[in-house]
Amino acid sequence: MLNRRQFLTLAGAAALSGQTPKKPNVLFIATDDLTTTLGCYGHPIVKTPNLDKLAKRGVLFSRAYAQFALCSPSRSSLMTGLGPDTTKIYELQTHFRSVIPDVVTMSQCFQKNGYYTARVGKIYHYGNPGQIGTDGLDDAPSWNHKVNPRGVDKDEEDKIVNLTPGRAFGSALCYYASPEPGEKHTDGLVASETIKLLEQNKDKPFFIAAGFYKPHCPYISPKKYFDMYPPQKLKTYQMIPGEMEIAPPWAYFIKEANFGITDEKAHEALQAYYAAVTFTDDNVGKLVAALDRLGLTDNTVIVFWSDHGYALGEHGQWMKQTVFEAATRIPLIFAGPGIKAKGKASPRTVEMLDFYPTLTDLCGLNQVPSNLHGRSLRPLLENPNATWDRPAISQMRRGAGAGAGQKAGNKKAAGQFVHGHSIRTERYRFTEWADGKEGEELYDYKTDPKELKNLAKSDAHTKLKEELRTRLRKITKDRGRA
Ligand SMILES: [Ca+2]
Repeated sequence: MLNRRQFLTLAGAAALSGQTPKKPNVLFIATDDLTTTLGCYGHPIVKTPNLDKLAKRGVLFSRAYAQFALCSPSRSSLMTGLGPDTTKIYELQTHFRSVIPDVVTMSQCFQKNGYYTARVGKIYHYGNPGQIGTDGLDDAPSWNHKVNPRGVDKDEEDKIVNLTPGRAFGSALCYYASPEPGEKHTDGLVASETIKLLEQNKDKPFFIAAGFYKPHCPYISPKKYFDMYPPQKLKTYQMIPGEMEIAPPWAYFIKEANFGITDEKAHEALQAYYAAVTFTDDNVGKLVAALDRLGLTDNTVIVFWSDHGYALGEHGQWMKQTVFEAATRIPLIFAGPGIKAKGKASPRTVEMLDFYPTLTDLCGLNQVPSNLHGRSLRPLLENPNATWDRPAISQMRRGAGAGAGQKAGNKKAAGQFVHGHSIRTERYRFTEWADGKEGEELYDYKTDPKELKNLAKSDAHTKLKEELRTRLRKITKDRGRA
């Protein structure tokens, strides 16, 4: 935010030119199921030149976490600014308005402050790929305008190679190297439709959200991206013996390691996922280039995020629906006005709940709800190493109907659920299932970055565990945990 003197100077200059100072815009860029396999996060193979450039213009968060590693619970939480135990959204069917009808979402708060708000593609939950081209589980009051692109990939689904037959395309390791150019794919259209909105609305304060569908499965991207990643050159995750017995059974979403596929097929899945990541990077690059071309860069806050992380074989898991590091950690970059520390990374633990208070703070909005569960990241955008006492919280719910692909070993009787709550500090993660009755986990990332030693039963760590549990329960109780 500008200080008073800066504001008056700007206001004075604007008064002389006959204009009122314009509030910063927001370009809100969402991806679906993207983990931190990006150049700017140090990945040795995946090419993401556009995101690397964006990171140089802003602050990259190296320990940013999703509240819940599944689309709708995560997106409902970040858009309302309220934790999953308050929205009560733990699955993909229920709309948060049925629980909290009058909640003011983040983009609604921008509307109340005179902004034009629009989305292109997937911001709220949207069955991917099933609901592409529809409204999905949208929230109409959040937008002045919406666009639901549908690309050529929707017509190519009969050509998809499914490495995990029996699983539907929305939750399968499956791919297609398309001969069609990127511009014709749904995500190419998300980029071009968003650019149209930027061109049409560049003179008003705007909150424009571009919601990409990739790299979520089915991994359909133009063939040229597949050609960048010959499978034999890729490294798949290699498990240690007993790796799926380290944590309580509830910790694992997939019961059969790697869905039972061969290492060769895992290489193919990696190639297709990496191709989708680079395709996404290209599409993000188009948006940033358009902002520059339209002269909007200096007055537009860009937020780049994914709705949760993604496992690529760690602990035998693929995709999401765990509270392990791979599924909860997200890529997150803020760039634009008010973000002083350009090209720096912040090691502090931050959450998706922080987006709402951060953006309303950076844009100087009024009427911001007082009950938001996150905190403005402004101090870290000014000094990425600033003192920060906030851990990140993630959670999961398992049981009957807990989500697509739930395996028999994780099932409870109808209506019975096991909740997992997890706290992540810069060094440790503590997780408890059913308040500890169904097991606990404690990892020290300083000595064990791959979560291969569960210290929950270690006598030497009893005091630390108690401290983390107390902290976790205090925070989650404040956020509606029963
Ligand atoms: Ca997702």
